[in-house]
Amino acid sequence: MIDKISTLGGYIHEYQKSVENPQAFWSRIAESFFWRKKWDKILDWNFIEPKINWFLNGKLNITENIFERHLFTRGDQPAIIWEPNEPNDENRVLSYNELFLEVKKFTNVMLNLGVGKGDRVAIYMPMVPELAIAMLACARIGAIHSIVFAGFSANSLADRINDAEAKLVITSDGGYRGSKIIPIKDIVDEALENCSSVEKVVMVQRTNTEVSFDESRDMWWHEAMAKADEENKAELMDAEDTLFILYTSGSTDKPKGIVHTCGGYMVYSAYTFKNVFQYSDGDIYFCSADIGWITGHSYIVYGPLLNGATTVMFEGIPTYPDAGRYWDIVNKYGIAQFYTAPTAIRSLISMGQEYVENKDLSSLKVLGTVGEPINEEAWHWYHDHVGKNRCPIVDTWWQTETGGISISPIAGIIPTKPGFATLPQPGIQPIIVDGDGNELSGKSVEGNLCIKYPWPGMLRTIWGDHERFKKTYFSTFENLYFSGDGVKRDEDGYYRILGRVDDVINVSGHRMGTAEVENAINEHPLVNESAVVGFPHDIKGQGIYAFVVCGDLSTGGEEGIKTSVRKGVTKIIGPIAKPDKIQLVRALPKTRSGKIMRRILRKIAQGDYSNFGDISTLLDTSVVEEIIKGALEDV
Ligand code: 6R9
Repeated sequence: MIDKISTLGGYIHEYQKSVENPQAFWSRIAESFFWRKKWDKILDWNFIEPKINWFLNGKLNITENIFERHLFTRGDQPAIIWEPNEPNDENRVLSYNELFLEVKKFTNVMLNLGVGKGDRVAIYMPMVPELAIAMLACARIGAIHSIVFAGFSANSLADRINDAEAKLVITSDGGYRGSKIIPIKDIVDEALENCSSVEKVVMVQRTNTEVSFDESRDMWWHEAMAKADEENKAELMDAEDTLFILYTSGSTDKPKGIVHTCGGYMVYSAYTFKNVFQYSDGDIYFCSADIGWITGHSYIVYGPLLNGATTVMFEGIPTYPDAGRYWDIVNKYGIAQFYTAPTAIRSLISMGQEYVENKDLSSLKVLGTVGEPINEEAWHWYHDHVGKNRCPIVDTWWQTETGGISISPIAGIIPTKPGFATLPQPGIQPIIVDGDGNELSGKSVEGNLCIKYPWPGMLRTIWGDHERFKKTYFSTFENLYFSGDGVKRDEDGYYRILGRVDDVINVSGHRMGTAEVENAINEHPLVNESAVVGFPHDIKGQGIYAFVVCGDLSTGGEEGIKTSVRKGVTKIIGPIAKPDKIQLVRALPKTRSGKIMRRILRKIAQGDYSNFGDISTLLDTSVVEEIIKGALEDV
């Protein structure tokens, strides 16, 4: 078992060791796992090619570290507690033994379908236990899971399936989200019209809604499971074999398939879970994320289960049946650690205090946030009203790419400060550089957040595009991993994340590439071009502001066009990408060389109509004046 850091001195000591001799440090942590064959070498790396290999020639299966390793001691302990959308419906509690049985059965379903090691499996599902079962079954046979958040459109799903050339899709008939029923299978059917790699679809019955059924392709989960063999041996995986792909938005058009591998991801997600949340045996832990995002991968499924923890999986939304739902769940199960996003906190604040005030939250020990910077108001509300001034808040900075929490307090051990992710986790060596890549050392500095040494949980490549991997993360600053975030280190040496410095917008903790949204807008037949920027939004953190140039406004009028642009974006990407504000403009501010001056548009979107800096390269300054006028009148 992984030892927890238990004092501030202990953290400082561990951190120093991890920097002085990272290989010895990670080797010691990795020793606590079950390897079928130990590694020959800890690390082989350079950030030039780039090449990152951890635990070379080590052989393992991550699910043996979840199941076989824990069964003697905690076979009957709940592994997953599933809380359904409707609070009065029956929940499901799967012990380690029960979860293991389901996983083994589903591995046999997949093996019978001819899915095996290295094959890609797309999972498009609501938050039901079968989602976790499916991903663990993939890991057990060495199939690579690619989970697509079930809020994405058919078009986005198809792009991801095609990029990974998935052979199998696992889905459900529908999904419950609050008072809505999402037609999941219909979306899959639409996506699959354009996906030639997919041979089979396995469908969980959840909403019992009527769905189409293609006899040659589709099968029901429960029917396949009823016939499935219960025995299965885990596939022998190399530490550097791919465990999963997870797509995330970048500053250019197409989402990137982030690749994580078996050995390093296992060690890192488990180590950070145990330490950051200070998980103790018997604690019931609840992360409210969706498994379709990296937070759900690392901190609902892999991190907790690798530690033999009890993890709560919630199907619904925070405001259904009312805005007290999270607190009812905390009370119902006696949650010790609760992990959510600032956007959820802000939306609950806006609903009023009465939903949290009279709830018994005395079981809570640790609160966490992730996904975006947390504003001080939200931090204090969380601390005072949820944590009742007794629970440390871990503001955890990390990314799909980092695999696990990278800069964060360790609960109760590293003193917190509102708005600060505080200090790096052991093994993470942050460095702040200016625009030219010069290190800004010492305290009270601000610049680009990079990491200068590999850690086991880091991404290894972008699926099918190593060149893009190199360009995106290792070419901006030589020999450094560039996160894309701006950061400040204060006089105490604490890190405060300032947000993205690239063309990525963080909407409710979800990354959206501006180019991706622009391309979707530009699909509209009346749109000539568009530019998308972020702007401060009370609940979402950042909202999407689109400046749109239309050829002809006579059809449908301004409002009609705005509505159809929004519809188009929802259809192409999904509702999370829908612009909050659309301003129709005659032209975009461009330089003489034809580049859009986004800096100006960002200012206008923020409501700052001055301080544009140097605009001497602008082709036509009257465009800016017109846009300001329009912004003042229009939005
Ligand atoms: C885990 C996750 C990553 C981006 C990241 C940053 C922002 C995440 C944050 C935070 C400030 C925090 N971000 N955690 N910003 N404080 N505690 O969210 O992964 O979806 O890949 O997003 O989210 O901008 O670069 P992902």
